Amino acid sequence: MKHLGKVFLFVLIVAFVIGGMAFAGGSKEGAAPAAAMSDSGFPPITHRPIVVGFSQIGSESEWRTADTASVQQSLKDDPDMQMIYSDAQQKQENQIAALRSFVARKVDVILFTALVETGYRPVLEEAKAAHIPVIMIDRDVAKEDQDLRLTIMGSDFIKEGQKAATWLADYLKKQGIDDGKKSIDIVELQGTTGSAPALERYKGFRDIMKDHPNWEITHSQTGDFTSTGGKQVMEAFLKADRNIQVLYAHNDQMALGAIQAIKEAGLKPGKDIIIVSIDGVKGIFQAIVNGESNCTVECNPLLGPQAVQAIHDLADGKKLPPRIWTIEGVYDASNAAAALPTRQY
Ligand code: GYE
Repeated sequence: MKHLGKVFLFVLIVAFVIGGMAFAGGSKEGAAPAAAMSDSGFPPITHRPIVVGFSQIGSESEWRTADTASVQQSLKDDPDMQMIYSDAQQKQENQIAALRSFVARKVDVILFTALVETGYRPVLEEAKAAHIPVIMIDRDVAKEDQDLRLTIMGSDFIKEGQKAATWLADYLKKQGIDDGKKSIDIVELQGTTGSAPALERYKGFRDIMKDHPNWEITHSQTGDFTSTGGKQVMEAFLKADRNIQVLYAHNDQMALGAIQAIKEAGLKPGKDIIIVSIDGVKGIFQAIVNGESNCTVECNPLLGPQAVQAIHDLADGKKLPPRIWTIEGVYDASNAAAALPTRQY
């Protein structure tokens, strides 16, 4: 009897183990439809061409022109890709309409540069409901909407603002202009209000300012990332304040406009007013070489190749990293001339 009891117990255990395995197997099978999804949560794209809707914001700067050309060219050069392009001409409503049309046309992937950070949630929800992956390029949406996009590729705008201020601190010290006590009078040309680069370049610069309590931003206004905007706002700054020592511009294009305004006011840009800006376009390199500007923090617009790579990875079912950074440098009178011939934008 004792023996029989043991056999019974053994049979019971085996039954449990097998049952458990079957249960585990069953639960795996239950997840089988998800296995058809790639790690990014979208099914691999097997057909060709892969139709990509690219929603660009406009053509406000040399930087933007280089960015658009890079993305368009990379998509055109790849026989697997077919692009539908839309230029929002700096209007959010145009951009929302374009995104909506991409959803209606059932594109495979949306490439999206957000003019400003907020206001896209409803249309992004429509893309999600249609199972269309959204890849941000250059400008991201606000944190609270980032759950609706797959990844963002582009620059670290906070770091750019920090680099600009760090370069300035170093330069003012080397030139014997900043003794840490006397106030340093800075004006700021902001980018498009509510855009990621304007918000973050604003913040990054101020992060470093915390270490320089004598620095003061006496005027700060948007020039909308354009040279006309930069010129007009700088004219107003110069009328209001004749003691400006430094101009911090969120992009080179506005700095180039401001240089004109400074000259027309009878002052020497780069000397009477120190200028630090962001992007690294050829025009500002030339201005630095000519002694009319002082520093540019590089922001690389040539995002096409990495955009196409990301789309291929997505199509192959690979998981895209949540953030794809661009590697960038800082240029001033010490290295601008040597780099100028190799600049591609
Ligand atoms: O700095 C500016 C352009 O979003 C990073 O937009 C981009 C910015 C760039 O207009 O020149």
